Amino acid sequence: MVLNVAIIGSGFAGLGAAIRLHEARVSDVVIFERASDLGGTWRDNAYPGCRCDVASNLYSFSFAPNPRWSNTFSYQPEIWEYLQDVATRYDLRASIKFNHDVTDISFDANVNLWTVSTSQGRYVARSVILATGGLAEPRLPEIMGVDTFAGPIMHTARWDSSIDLAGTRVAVIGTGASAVQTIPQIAPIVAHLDVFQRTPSWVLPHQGHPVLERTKRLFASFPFAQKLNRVYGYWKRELLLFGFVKDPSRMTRAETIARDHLERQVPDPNLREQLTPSYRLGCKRVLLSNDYYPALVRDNVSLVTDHITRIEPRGVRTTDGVLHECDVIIAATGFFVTDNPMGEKVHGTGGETMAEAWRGDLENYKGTMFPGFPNLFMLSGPNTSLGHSSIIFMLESQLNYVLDALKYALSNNTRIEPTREAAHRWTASLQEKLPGTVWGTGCSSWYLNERGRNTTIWPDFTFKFRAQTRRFELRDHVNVR
Ligand code: N01
Repeated sequence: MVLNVAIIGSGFAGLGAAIRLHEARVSDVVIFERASDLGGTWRDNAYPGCRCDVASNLYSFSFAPNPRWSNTFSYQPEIWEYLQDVATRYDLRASIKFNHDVTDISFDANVNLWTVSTSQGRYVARSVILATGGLAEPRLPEIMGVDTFAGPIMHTARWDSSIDLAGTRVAVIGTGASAVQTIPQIAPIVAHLDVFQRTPSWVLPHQGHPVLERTKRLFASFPFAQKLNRVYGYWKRELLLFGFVKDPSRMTRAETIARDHLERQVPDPNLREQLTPSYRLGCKRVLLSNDYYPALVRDNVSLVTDHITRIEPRGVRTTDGVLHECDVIIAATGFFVTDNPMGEKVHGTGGETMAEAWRGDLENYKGTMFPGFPNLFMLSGPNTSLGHSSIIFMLESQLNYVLDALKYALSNNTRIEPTREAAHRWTASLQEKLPGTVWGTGCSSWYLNERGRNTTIWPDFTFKFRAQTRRFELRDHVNVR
């Protein structure tokens, strides 16, 4: 059987795509999921303390509000439960092929079809939606000797709860979003914790709090009240863009708040200095936490700022020659974002992989389509991530475009791909804008690719992206019957 749409991944993006296709009455849609359960990054990131830093009323589908969020900023188990609930509500489970690890996706230009090879067989589809996300493949630190460590090394996104950390000596490598959430959770139970910081992060106070029972009842009885709350949260975040994009010097106000937060929570001036970033707030992801700094001032926690030279069987050696002995290493070292390994598996019309085309600076159209990859759509594609608001808003915008384009391609039995000119126009306009934003103020971050180009962030108001993805524009596409 030829599928109309093969969706790869069952996280927010894959489920959202399946729902929209179902509503548009597109049949023969299958979701391929490599794991035995759905949920994507919110299934995989089960480390203690994992939480979303965007308010739940905004970090959820607009068409599937959840009046039962227990916290204004939910923790991972509740977000995962939300996705399970959405899958049940929209009857999606039967469309998901679990334990189907996609190994290759190749286009056959003779028949205008994609072949999706999986660990459990091959499938043929008219179109493909890559919903594998930017934070899917954990990046272990490239440190000499990492294979020689005698104890377990676990990445935050592959948390092994069978490893009992109580009373052990633990090393955490990295001080990004995942680290600042998990460190306060494990610090009270371990014998000793060394936190290896390469670059300090800006940390702002967290505003999250439990949702009152009466608020939940209000949201359940009057969905409009929850919608208003969402709209309010949306616009509050859009205003932040004036600092992120229009005038990064405005970030000094937030930097003052962060410095005050640090001063209130860390009495030792030396430690404060080590924790103070030297780059503009916002250049790297801004972190929210009320318990990270208090964890660092505990007697059993040390911040190590000497760089790591190697990992040895008994621990982590730093440039000052000290061996920091430990029983377990936790790598909070992020993901393959700009070099997502999925790119190696997708072959376009010329046989070239998407990764190869990217290395040659493959340009994209609306963060969603690529010349040479017909009827293939990437959700959370290039320059669709955000530093200031909810990625779900961007996803739903992309889905408007994808649905419109797919309906055209399927009903006309045609293959479509953006013209090189249209892709160039789109990509160049973003690349012109990005250097003047806060992300271009000079720091290393996972937003930048190996050539230092920001291929991750959308540098404008999200409502502009919504307007530009509202509909499929045939004139920007090559259309082959
Ligand atoms: O990863 P990161 P993350 N030696 O890449 C350090 C989302 N997320 O998993 O800054 C020593 O931010 C690296 O140091 P440096 C969110 O979008 C969201 O924490 O490169 N250190 C850095 O400190 C987030 O931004 C939520 O100098 C090494 C850290 O490891 C994204 O996921 C929660 C090293 C990596 O930080 C990724 O966050 C969690 C080495 N060899 C995640 N290699 C929320 O919603 C790397 N580092 C809150």
